Amino acid sequence: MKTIFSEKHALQSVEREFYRGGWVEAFEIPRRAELVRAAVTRAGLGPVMAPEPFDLGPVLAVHDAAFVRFLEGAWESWTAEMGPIPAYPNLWPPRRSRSIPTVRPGAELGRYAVDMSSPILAGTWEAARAAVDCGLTGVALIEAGEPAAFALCRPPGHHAGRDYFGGYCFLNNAAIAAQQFRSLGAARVAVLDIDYHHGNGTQDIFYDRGDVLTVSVHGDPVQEYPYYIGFADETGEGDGEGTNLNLPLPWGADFAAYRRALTEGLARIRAFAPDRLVVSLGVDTFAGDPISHFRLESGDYPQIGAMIAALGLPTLFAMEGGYAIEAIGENVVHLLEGFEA
Ligand code: Q9C
Ligand code: ZN
Repeated sequence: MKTIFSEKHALQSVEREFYRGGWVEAFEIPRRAELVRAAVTRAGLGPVMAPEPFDLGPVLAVHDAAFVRFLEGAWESWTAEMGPIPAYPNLWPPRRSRSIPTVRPGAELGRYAVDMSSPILAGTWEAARAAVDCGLTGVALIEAGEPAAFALCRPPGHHAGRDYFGGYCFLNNAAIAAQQFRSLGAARVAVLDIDYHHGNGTQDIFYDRGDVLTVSVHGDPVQEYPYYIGFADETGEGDGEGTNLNLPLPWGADFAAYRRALTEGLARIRAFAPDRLVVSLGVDTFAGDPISHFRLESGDYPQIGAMIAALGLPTLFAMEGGYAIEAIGENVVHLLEGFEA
C-alpha cells in the first residue's frame, strides 16, 4: 500500500516534555515518524509520497471554527505578548465558567488545551495541517480505487476534540478523514482506534452521530490517560446512541486479552456494515513502550493487521502514538504487512 508522509512533521519538535512533575526527554519526537518511514521503505511496503494540499473545509467539518481560528493564530498572538518561546498553558477554565473571549493569549491557550503535552511552536499549525493533508490524501487514494492507504501522520490526532487539543494532538487527522469519506459519499464510516490511549477526541467528534461508528480498545481510563473519558458505558447519545464502543483493558493486558477485546470491536464494526474504515494506528500497546502498560509483542502485530483485513473494507490507516523508538518502525510495518498478507 501507499504511504503518505510530509517532511513538515518535523516542525513540531520539542526536546523535553513535562512528565510526573518535571521536564524529561520528550516522547513524541520527530524521529518517530522518520523511523516509521524508514521501516516502510526497508520492508518494501510500497511507495512513500507527499500529501496533496487541502483547504480548511474538511478541518472545519469536524472542528469548531473558533478553535481552528485560535490554533491558526496562536503562535502569532502568543509571541506578540511573550516573545518567541513555546506556548504552554498554565491555567484552565474552572467548571461552570462562561466562554467569553479574552484578549490574552495565555487565557485562550488554557481555554482550548486540555494538558501540557502539546506546546504550540512556530511550526505547529503547518505541521498539524500537513498531517491532516496526509489523511485526506489517503482518503483520495482510496476513493480513486486503492484498497488501503497508510497516512503517516505526525503530529498525531486522536486526542483532539471538536474544540480542544492535547495529548500531543492538535487536529484530529483520523476524524477529519472519516468525515471526508462521508462528504465524498460513504453512507456509513467506522473508526477503529487501536492506540493504547482512548481516542477521546474522535469519540467527542462523533458522539451524537449515527453515521460514524467509533470503537476504541485502550488502557482503562480509571488508571490511564485521558482519564476522564473512555469508559465502557459511554455508548453515544441522540442519533449516535449505540454507535460508540469503548473496550478498556487494565494495565498489564497481554495479547490474549487484547485479541478478545479487538474481536468484540471488529464484530461491532461488521454489524454496522460501514462503507469505509479508518484505523487510528498507535503501537504504544507494545510491551516496551515507555509511557504505556500493555504487553503486546512485535510478533502480535501481523495478527492485528490480519484481523482488521478480514473486515474486507477499504481502509485508511492514520498514525497515532507509539514511543518505543527501537521498535516503532517494525511494529507498524508488521501490522500493515499482516493486513496485506
Ligand atoms: N502518563 C498519543 O499516544 N500524557 N498520545 C503522557 C503519560 C500524554 C499520548 C503522560 C499521553 C498522550 C497520541
Ligand atoms: Zn497513545
